[in-house]
Amino acid sequence: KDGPQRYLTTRELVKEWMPNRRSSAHKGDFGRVLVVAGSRGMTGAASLCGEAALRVGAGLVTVAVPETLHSIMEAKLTEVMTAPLPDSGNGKLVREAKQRIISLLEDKDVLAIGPGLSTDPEVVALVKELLPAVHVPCVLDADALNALAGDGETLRKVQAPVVVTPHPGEMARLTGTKIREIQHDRLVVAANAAAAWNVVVLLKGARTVVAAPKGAVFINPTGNPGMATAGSGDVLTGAVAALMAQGLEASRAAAAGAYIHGLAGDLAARRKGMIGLVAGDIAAALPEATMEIG
Ligand code: NPW
Ligand code: AMP
Ligand code: MG
Repeated sequence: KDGPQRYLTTRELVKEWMPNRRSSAHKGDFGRVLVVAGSRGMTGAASLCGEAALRVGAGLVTVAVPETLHSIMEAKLTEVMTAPLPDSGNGKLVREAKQRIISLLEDKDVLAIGPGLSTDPEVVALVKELLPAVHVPCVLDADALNALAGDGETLRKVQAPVVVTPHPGEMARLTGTKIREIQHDRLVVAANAAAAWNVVVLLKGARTVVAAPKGAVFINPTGNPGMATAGSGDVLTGAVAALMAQGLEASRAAAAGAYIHGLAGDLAARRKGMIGLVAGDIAAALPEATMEIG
């Protein structure tokens, strides 16, 4: 009856977990991330996620989007690479995208999937059919989680470490409960879900909690309500994926990702204020956050 083991994520812990860059390092040493994200009207979620992954140190990042949107993404992104995926002509993925994603993953270290994908039934089918075939560590967010509403069990089918990054609304959908019940006991809800699904659960919101499947829970002290703004979570997804690509174990990648993302939000809020803060400001402040950690 002791409940989960609780830790506060600290700057010292994050510093200890961060990878070193030896002088002879090359980009392949820092991992290759595949981001599957975006749909018509939500290309920003895909670009924010990909750019954040580079800003937290991933060596190479490819953002795969519905093919109708591919040339738009090429125009938006510079350092981030892009790849087209089969869509239905309306800028939403179809289930046939599965094979293409599997082949893109052949030379990747991490998959981040979900931001801005939409809740189209084809996207739901794609996510459910894809996950059991994935063999690389992954970060599941937003519409990848919505696809699993009431069906967290499907998470157990992924044959590699998984981090899920729900906000309270997504967590309520995943577990088939109410937001009020999630918020009432965030730590225990996250810990129980992590154990039940054998994944790392990063439950977002003020005082983000990260629960590992074996019982440890990290509480995040960084961040501010200025971060309650469109696209903020899409930046976090890229940050966590980048840390996994650099070899951090899943629960450390999640706790460090939340810490760095919150710190970037705090640094950005100092300059822009909490009212005018937008998600791109958080992404732009990620390098200063990692510098401050040292
Ligand atoms: P309420 O009702 O507002 O109080 P959705 P989304 C609740 C993409 N985006 N504490 C909230 O509560 C995303 O990636 C694209 C408590 C409501 O019920 C997704 O694919 C952007 N409650 C898609 O849009 C920028 C909380 O959750 C529900 C809570 C939809 O994602 C925007 C809302 O969540 C966006 O990132 C909290 N802390 N947080 C782009 N530029 O391309 C949330 N809730 O319905 O899942 O909508 O999060 O906007
Ligand atoms: P999303 O709803 O997916 O865009 O994610 C929102 C992001 O902003 C998450 O990382 C949240 O933890 C963070 N966030 C939102 N509101 C707050 C808040 N009041 N205090 C700290 N962080 C917040
Ligand atoms: Mg989100």
